[in-house]
Amino acid sequence: MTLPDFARQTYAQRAGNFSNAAAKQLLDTMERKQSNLCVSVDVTKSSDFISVIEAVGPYVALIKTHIDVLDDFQPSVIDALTALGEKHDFLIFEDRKFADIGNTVGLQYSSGIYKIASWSHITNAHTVPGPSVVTGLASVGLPLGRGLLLLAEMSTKGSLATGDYTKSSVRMALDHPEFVIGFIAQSRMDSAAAQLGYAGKDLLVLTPGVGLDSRGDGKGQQYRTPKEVVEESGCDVIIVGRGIYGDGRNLDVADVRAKAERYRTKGWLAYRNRIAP
Ligand code: 5BU
Repeated sequence: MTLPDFARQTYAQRAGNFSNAAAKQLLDTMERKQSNLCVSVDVTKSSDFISVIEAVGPYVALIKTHIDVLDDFQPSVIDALTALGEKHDFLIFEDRKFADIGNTVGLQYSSGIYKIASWSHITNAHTVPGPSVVTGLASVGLPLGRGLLLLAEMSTKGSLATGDYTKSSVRMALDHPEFVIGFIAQSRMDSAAAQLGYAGKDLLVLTPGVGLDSRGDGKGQQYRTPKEVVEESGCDVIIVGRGIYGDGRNLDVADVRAKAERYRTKGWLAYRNRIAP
């Protein structure tokens, strides 16, 4: 497969392609830490959540959360998460998948128990409501220097986010370049952007559904390797969850650390091979 020019640039070079603060910070962090790994920490106990993040912190550029799956959430978890982000030099991405009218998503982003906008550098949204989901979130997130990813594709079997839906999602991103920094997708979106007349606009691709030892979870999830995702499909960030901490029961912190190191090495090698084939 022929990859577009942005896929040949270094992460450091690409930081200059963005005006959004979160996108620049993420790319600079990736370059500095030599890591394109994002660990998705989907565990239900706050103590496990913090233990996993402590273990993987040195190897990641980004930590992805589903903060609403914590059984024992307290605001102090956010303080601990933020402190670990500063200690280990990573950004935070709450995988909230907003999907409502602009007014409601603005409230969901700023308020409630979680106050996501106050601590999460990056969040994401489904494009099914149309552009108002982006403008509603931007009214809260842009003044704080936050960035948004749009779900252009999903990793699940039978996903409806394909074809014209994906292309319309790309158009929505291109129409909001200050706030939308890229996509959750399985491949680069540059050719769709070029077809829409925006050949020169760089957008990030963060990709879930990454695993080295399994092709699926029996619940619809589909896994590809870092090589397939980064080197062959041109995606920028690998998002790995259970491939690193298993089913989350009986956590073995040393093993979690070793797995994070393994994914980081594979992800970075795939990137090096991509930029200098
Ligand atoms: P896993 O344990 O590596 O399968 O976890 C993947 C994570 O990425 C999980 O938090 C999902 O909610 C998230 N995800 C995904 O798997 N596929 C998608 O298309 C999107 C998000 Br969008």
